[in-house]
Amino acid sequence: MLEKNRLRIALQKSGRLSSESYNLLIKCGIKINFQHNQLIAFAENMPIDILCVRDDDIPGLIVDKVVDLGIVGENVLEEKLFIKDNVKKKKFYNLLIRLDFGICRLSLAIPKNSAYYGLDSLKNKRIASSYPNLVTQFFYKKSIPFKLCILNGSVEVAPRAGLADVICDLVSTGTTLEANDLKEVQTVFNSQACVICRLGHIENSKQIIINKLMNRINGVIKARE
Ligand code: PRT
Ligand code: ZN
Repeated sequence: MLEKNRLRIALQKSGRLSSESYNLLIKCGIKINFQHNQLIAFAENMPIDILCVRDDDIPGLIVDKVVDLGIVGENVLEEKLFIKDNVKKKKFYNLLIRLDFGICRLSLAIPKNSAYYGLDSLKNKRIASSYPNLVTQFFYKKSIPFKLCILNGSVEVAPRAGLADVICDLVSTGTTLEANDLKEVQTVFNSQACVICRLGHIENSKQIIINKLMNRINGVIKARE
């Protein structure tokens, strides 16, 4: 059972950010006994509870103030908390620190044999992506019309399957693009994992733990540099 006076941190349950997120907390001296498939884990030596969830759920848990801190990729934050036609960006969270993992870029890629002479060559093309908001914002700012094909997986096969002309997907090493005969033509968004904190009043006792944790995270990152 979750207690109100314990700091709640949301981490990705199982995925690319999971082990580095858990290891970071462990390196910060938090003793946690993680069990496979467990939603909540309790720290033994600090008043901290860990919620293990899908990364897509972390922005919402922070906005709804269900958890105090979260570790998530900036790509997910920007996509999930995007408000259409937002002139002044509404603040949904405080970004406490960018971490040294989960580094990737959301990029546009086209079949290797397609001609590319700048973004104008993508005009009116169909773009497959799991990031419709970030893609739309990017092309809207450039005043380039395009068509969407929203896919939440296997985006890289969309051109070969005839579903789209272009993809907009996360890239880290470039191996997936290479394996699918695609070439990266433009970065849309640079991302890395970060620690975010919910807005609103935070009790003094919790704030002290947050400050302690941030100092330790800073120390862990500096030691790795
Ligand atoms: O189940 P859940 O919803 O929690 O996880 P998920 O499947 O949505 O996300 P997951 O675990 O794949 O990724 C979590 C986060 O890791 C992303 O939101 C990014 O912030 C970060 N990240 C860093 C990446 C990559 N690098 C990455 N390379 N996420 C995905 N990829 C994929 C990409 O989509 C493509 O399929 O890896 C492939 C490309 O990699 P390269 O190395 O071949 O270029
Ligand atoms: Zn996800």
